[in-house]
Amino acid sequence: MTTMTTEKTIPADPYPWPYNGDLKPENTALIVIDMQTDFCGKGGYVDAMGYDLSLTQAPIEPIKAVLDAMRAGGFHIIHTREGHRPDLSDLPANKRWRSQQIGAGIGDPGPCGKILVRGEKGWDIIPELYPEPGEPIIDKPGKGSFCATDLDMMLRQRGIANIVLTGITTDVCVHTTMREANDRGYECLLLEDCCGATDAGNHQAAIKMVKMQGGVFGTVSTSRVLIEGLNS
Ligand code: C5J
Repeated sequence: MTTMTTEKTIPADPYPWPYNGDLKPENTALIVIDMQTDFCGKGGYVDAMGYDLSLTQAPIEPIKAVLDAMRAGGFHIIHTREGHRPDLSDLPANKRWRSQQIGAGIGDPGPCGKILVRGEKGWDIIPELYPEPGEPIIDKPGKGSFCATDLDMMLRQRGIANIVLTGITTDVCVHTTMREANDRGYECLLLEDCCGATDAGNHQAAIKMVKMQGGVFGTVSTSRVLIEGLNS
């Protein structure tokens, strides 16, 4: 008896994703990283640091389109939030000190509550991209989504091999998460229009870094290409 295997890939640069053509809803997750008011909303952490919010707001609509398509296709959806315990016991002193130097002290009060503190208004995910019931949220104290969290356990329990990365910021939390995932053997796709950084040059540089050495951390595509590929 012969068994039929169907291969499916998404056009991407520098190679079609996933590398082995094994793309299915059961083994693939969309991760939406840190789409919190603190990173893209008025009165949040990034706003307090004086950055141009349009850069971190740019991925909202493309992410919404990918969320709709991947929810409809039955893919796994996981969200993350960066933030600290209200007593700040998981906030390294150097991280707090550096944020104070730039006028946005983590744990200090701001227009959206205490900056990057769990339970505060600014810390939560923006309403446009709010998780649906049943979609796990990973609360993380650091930049990477694997550090001091149960994300790896959640992915392995679900049999996930492929990860689509979206969110903010491209050069910090998205890149750190992609590097951590890649080192753990996950097959990663970054959607460049679904990410944003506080500095446009850093966004571009972060995309370029993924593509070097034949895709050193994975491969890069866009929301349109992914959605067309999933629907074909
Ligand atoms: C930062 C993040 N940039 N979500 N966090 O501090 O990228």
